[in-house]
Amino acid sequence: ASSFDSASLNYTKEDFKAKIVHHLHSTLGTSENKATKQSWWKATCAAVNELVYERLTQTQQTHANKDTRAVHYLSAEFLMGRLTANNLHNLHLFNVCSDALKDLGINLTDLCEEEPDMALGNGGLGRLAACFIDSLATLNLPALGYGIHYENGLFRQEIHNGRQIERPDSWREYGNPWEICRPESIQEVALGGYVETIYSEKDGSLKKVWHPAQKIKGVPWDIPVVGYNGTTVNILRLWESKAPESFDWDVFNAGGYVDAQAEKARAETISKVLYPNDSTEAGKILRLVQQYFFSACSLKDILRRYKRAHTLASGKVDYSEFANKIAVQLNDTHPTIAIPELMRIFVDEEGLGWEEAWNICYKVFSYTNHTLLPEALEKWPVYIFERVLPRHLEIIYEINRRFLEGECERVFPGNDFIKAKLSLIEEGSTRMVRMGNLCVVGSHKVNGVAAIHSKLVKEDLFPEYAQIWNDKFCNVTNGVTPRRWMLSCNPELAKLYTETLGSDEWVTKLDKLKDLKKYADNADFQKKFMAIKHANKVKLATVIKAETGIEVDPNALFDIQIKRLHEYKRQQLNLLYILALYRRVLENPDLEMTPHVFIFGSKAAPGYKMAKDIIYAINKVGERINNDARIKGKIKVVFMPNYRVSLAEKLIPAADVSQQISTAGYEASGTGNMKLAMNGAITLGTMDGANIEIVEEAGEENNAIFGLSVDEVKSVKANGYNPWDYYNRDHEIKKALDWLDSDYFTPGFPGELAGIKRALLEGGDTYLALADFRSYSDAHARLEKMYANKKGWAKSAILNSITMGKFNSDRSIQDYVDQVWSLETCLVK
Ligand code: 26W
Repeated sequence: ASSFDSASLNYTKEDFKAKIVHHLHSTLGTSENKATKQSWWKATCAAVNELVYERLTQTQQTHANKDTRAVHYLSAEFLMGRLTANNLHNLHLFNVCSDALKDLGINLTDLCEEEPDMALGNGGLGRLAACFIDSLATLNLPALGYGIHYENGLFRQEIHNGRQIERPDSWREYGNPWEICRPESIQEVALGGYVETIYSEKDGSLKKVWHPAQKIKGVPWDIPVVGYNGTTVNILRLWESKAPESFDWDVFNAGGYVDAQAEKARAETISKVLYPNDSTEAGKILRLVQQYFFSACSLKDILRRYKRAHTLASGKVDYSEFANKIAVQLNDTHPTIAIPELMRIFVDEEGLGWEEAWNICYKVFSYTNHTLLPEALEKWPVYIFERVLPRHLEIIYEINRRFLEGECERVFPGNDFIKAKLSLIEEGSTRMVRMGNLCVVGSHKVNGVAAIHSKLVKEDLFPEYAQIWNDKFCNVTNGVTPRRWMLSCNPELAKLYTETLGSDEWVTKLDKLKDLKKYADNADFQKKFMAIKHANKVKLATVIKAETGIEVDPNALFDIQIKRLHEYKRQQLNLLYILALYRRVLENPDLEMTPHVFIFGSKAAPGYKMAKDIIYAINKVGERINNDARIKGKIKVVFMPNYRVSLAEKLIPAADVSQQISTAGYEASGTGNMKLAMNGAITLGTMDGANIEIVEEAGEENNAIFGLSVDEVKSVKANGYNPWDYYNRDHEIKKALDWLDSDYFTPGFPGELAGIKRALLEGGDTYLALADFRSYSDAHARLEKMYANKKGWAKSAILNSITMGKFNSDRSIQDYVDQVWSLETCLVK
């Protein structure tokens, strides 16, 4: 505890004030009477950074001196959100900083609002990476995050007349105090060109030489990752693409100034923008180039560090320790190209034999799968590979040949059908490289992200691979960091837990909250718990009013669905229920019901027409309902624009109900489900992804579970699902869908919402929304009954919150350490 005594750190209130004022003057070049909020925010960050950098240096030196084994988390996305409050909490400086600023007439919570979100990710996968690096640092594990320094993160969403408009997100336009440029660690990577085969007269061998057409410079930007309670500060290293210094002077000298500028712009395009798709592979060349760019820069960085410690007196590098020192985790298939890249470096540049190289290579890599959706499984046309990465294509062919003739032939002798299925190359009119297959062959471990998902990865996605390598497949259930998702976003609840337990140990050992079970029935504790929930709802009501103009009653039930928009996540099912409920109230104005606020937050991929149509429908239906005096405010529908991490932090603590209603078998895990449950929301959900494990912990009786199971979904589909049967037999479904055909919600424009009805009927309702509707409606009815019993509700909400220990991302990371990485903790100082 002593190292966290803010006084012993020279971070008493007075010290902090002095530091902030100092940085206001000397770093920001302004003064107390002129400073804007933004300057105050940056000065505060600079004051915090004094400590962060000290620990960063300590950590790096300790890791280097001990030559520790480290994990390298390669991810195309890190959805970090804001860092100020999080870093202050992790350093135990939040309160002292808040007090210092108060003396200076500034409110810390206000200041935190100055920080733009670092939205370098789409959704679940990117946010998981952010939670994982927090946990890695907290557990004092040597780790580096590697990704792309996108100039523009995920688009900012505006809603114009109910429709989504995408605007650029320039998160660092006015500077970001948490990133440090490291020009001393610049890397260069190559692209395109051709491969020359050189025949050696001496030993008859063939040597391959890649003559690339282009070089790109990777400039690293480091974001310190501050662990909670510990002294470890790890690094998230993000690569920015630049044209190399040396580039194209010839063109320049020949007077090709403008051409040279264009060339430079092309190089800088690579890290310009994050692709906003989170489930359909667009097949764009630039995306493959992005993937190669950051994977290759990261491997070069890893090798540079390895060589520093393992170069022999002779000048030769000893690679025998490589797999003992280096673990590389592939966050989905996006960084797969790192596998052939490492083989290329070993074989072409470092002179290792193929087998020697391969023996190191597969031990280094492990792969996490995050989705089973066929349209999300990455495949790249061979012709694109030939153009962009010709040498890598050859290496992939060689990995494939050895696999098919080796392990595959051994287990499936002469079985050409299975060989065609397992091949890294898909044959057809356009031959494709299958990145998932390459990951499985090139990794020593493959994991899914929740128990049910891992089972499906093994049994449905890669069954034949599992016959070859049964032990390769494992499960690591996802988790979220309780630092951001409880301590920081719900400080009053955190305080209640700490005071009641007499300790804040739960912030790292989340299982400790189970000791509060005896209070779940305690009237006084329930009162306090529900008062906090109510206060959070009052706050959110203010935000809703400010953002949308809609007035909501904090006494109503707050029912929240926040996640990317996708048909498998079934926001349209939520909407259908709202339509049915609205009709019930219109038909029976005296209907006894708890006022119900349906809140959505969601971005649609810009090219995903149906997803955008669903956003439009939610907004139009909401407009009509919210302004219909006949229903006396019993239903409100709110679509919160620009859903992002910082908005999630305001929504989650205020939720009564958490909607997790994906078609069973489609949501790999979900992580929002965990955050909402931790903060005392009751899950209205299907038996899918981590929902299954959440209710296993919290008790099915404390949640509202409905719908077809994974097996039932399979059999309904196998038996020929016909959505028309449900439409014809269920009056409420028919009425709701027909309503979408009219102009009731879009006066003067009939049929604007009809596309949703069409997808659910003519389109075949791929995600079985109609099949689950009745069961969903019944679950809503059960929730209503639960909510009417205040004590019962409080008890269930508390039990959900305090039984989520398993979903601490520290536990997930410990599982990776035990099953995949075999890392050791390294205490700093
Ligand atoms: C190629 C386009 C693309 C881009 C991103 C396809 C797929 C992705 C991601 C894998 C999508 C994603 O974020 N998946 C989510 O990962 C979370 C973390 O494991 C899970 O909790 C979610 O269930 C899963 O949808």
